[in-house]
Amino acid sequence: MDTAFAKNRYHGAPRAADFTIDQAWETYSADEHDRWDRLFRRQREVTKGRACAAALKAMGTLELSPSGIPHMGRLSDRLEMLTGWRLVPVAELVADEIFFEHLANRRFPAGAFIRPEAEFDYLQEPDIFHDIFGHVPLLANRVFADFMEAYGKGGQRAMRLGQLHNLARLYWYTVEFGLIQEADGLRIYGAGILSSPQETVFALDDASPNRIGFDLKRLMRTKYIIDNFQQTYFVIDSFEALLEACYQDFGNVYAEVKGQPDLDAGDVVAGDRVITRGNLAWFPPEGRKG
Ligand code: HBI
Ligand code: FE
Repeated sequence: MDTAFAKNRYHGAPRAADFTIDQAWETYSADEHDRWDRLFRRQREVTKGRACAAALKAMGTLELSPSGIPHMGRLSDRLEMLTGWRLVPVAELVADEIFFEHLANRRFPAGAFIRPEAEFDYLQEPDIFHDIFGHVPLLANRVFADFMEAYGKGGQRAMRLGQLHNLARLYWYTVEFGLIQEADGLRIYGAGILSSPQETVFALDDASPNRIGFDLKRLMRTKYIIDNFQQTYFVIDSFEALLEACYQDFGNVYAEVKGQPDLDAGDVVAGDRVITRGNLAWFPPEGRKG
């Protein structure tokens, strides 16, 4: 399995039962700190006018900057003051039940490794830049922070109900790839977009993807592809609206979704609140199924 995890230097580090490790902040090399700075400067530029207001505000409040890889404990002390969330260092993707257990307790598992130079522009696994630049600012927003805890608790329940795939879609189309309607236009809150220079532009400007108003049941039926931009972005009106939509018994939601066929990633169906209908030009026909 030739991925960044197989190579990353935290792989195999001593870990606790909850899969957390020691970030060993003093072991980062000058090159790794410099790589963080270059990633940060580029993404700070690209996200101007594109990141949602909450993310831009939190960048300042949390003092995120191109001054080397953050110390997760010190960053967590600032974050915890705002919303009670902390970052916990991990070596790699952790099993869903471990992930949900952390989220349910306001702990965000963040990769301790930084991507190798060869994967500067894109990597599949979440490294420290994706997790901190992408996810941490939104964890400083009180409403979104509540949503993330609720998501963790929902995940634990979904596992018991065998409905994980539906809940994973909710995470994917909001936490990772969500857009929000603001007064000045569409803005980005999804971490997978915020941490990607190419997708930060594509998600808002390109004519290829659909942009559809958030609808929980519709979204839970929609497949996704992990190694390309999104064919459809779902747009929330506010974090309050997202939290409100998820404050319901998901048991009923799963029951309703269960009886309906899945949708392909690029589908547009009757009832969709279509904000922009994409031409899917970016996506090769054979790669559109999801
Ligand atoms: N583990 N470290 C880490 N980071 C993630 O984002 C993550 C994970 N495990 C599972 C997971 N995400 C997804 O399956 C979520 O949909 C639950
Ligand atoms: Fe992520």
